[in-house]
Amino acid sequence: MGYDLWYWSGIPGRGEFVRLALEAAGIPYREKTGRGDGDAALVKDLAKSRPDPPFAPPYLVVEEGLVISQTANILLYLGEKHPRIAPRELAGRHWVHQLQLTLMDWVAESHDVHHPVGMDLYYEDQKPEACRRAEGFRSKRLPKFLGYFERVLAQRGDWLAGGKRWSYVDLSLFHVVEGLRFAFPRRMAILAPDFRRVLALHDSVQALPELQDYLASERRLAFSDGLFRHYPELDGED
Ligand SMILES: N[C@@H](CCC(=O)N[C@@H](CS)C(=O)NCC(=O)O)C(=O)O
Repeated sequence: MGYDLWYWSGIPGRGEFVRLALEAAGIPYREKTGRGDGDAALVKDLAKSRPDPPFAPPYLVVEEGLVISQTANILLYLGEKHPRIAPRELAGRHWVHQLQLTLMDWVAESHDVHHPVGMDLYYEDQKPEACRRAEGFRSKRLPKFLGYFERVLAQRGDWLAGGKRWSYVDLSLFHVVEGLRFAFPRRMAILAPDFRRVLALHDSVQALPELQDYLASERRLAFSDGLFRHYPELDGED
């Protein structure tokens, strides 16, 4: 029956990094929330007593007694099990894992722009701090992360692992670019000419034949109030 994927319903969130890999590789999985049992079921499942409890979603139930959490760790596991989505040799596997961890750092920073003070507070209660945080994110951190991936692609070619085929981390970079374009459309448009390789990778992933069904389907959720959020006051040209 394949894997059970647990994540919050209604938002792509970190679950999307896992979903994209499963979908592009044609790996069977069951979505346990949103289109399935709902968030209440997730809360209940998280509270379940098990030897390897996840701290937070996303997590993948592989079988009874084998639950994998932490997005980059899930992808590392999938890459081991499904050879088409990650390099085969040890150095290559750790290279894409390292890039995935860097992407997850970037994602966490993107989230903290709209929640710089506390995850348990509303955005409206931390708006001045968010505006301040957004300035530094737009002017320094966005170009720094984009520049890093641009440099990697300049050395490796079309895909982050090198070679002629995508790996799961290319799918994740695609999704980060999508999220950032949603959250910071003005800034991303200004930066675009300096990051042509990253944007070319984004377009290549978007055009992958193995992703077309998924990208056009209702399974692909729109951005809203998840990790990547669009608040016009947090965006800007510089
Ligand atoms: N480092 C973890 C972060 C997991 C995480 O923060 N999950 C969010 C949803 S995207 C969550 O539900 N967090 C609950 C919490 O931190 O209390 C990963 O990459 O999977």
